[in-house]
Amino acid sequence: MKKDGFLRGAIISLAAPQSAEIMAAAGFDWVLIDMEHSSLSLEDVHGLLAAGGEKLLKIVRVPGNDEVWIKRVLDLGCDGILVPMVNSGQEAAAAISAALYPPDGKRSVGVTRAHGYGPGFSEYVSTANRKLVLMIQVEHIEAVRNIDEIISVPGVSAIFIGPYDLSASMGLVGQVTHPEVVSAIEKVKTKCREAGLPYGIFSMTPEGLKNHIADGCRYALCGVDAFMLASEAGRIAGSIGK
Ligand code: 3PY
Ligand code: MG
Repeated sequence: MKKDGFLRGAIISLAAPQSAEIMAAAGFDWVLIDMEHSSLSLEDVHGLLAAGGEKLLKIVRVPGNDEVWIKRVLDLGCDGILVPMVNSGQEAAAAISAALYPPDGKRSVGVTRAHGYGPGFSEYVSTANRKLVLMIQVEHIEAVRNIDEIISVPGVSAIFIGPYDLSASMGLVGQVTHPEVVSAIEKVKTKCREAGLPYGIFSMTPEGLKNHIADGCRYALCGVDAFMLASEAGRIAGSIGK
């Protein structure tokens, strides 16, 4: 991720390239195309990656920490990946290894959209290890306990905090402002700041991001496309004729 500045993002879960276009036009800097919590197929992700213009950074959240998913998603030509539920240094190292070409990792070599279907092959394989954004998601209390080993894995570009799964792992599902959840989040933030590693966080509202932005969060996700549509649709339908 950028070493300076702040990146505003949103989650895309709808299988419509228009969603990426709308997010770009709305002023978001990046989108998380979410294969973990949606019905998006690789074909849908392809369509989303081709939309929204080059300035919109497109990161794909793979369904899990799995080398097959990681290589197939990277071969589609995204700017990077977010690997969910990484709870140890060993798991982080496996994710990074799956995403990097040898000798740094063990990503398999194909000729795909990422390589311009062939003509861009040499350029892509010689720069991918350096250019790809490899984000690790810290969203379980086990990961918070193991944060030192996770952030010291070479190749991790940034940490992304998932408050909802974190709260669930602490027996406090959905209570993202509970003091124990907040304190776990603060621990991760402090460790990332000490290590000079960029970190980001998710919130359903801009208000929920204020403190994090004030104390050094580099990038955030605010909201989900389907939720934006659902809440605005509900508000409009409910106010007609009132
Ligand atoms: C979480 O809060 O668990 C998330 O994964 C947000 O993206
Ligand atoms: Mg999560």
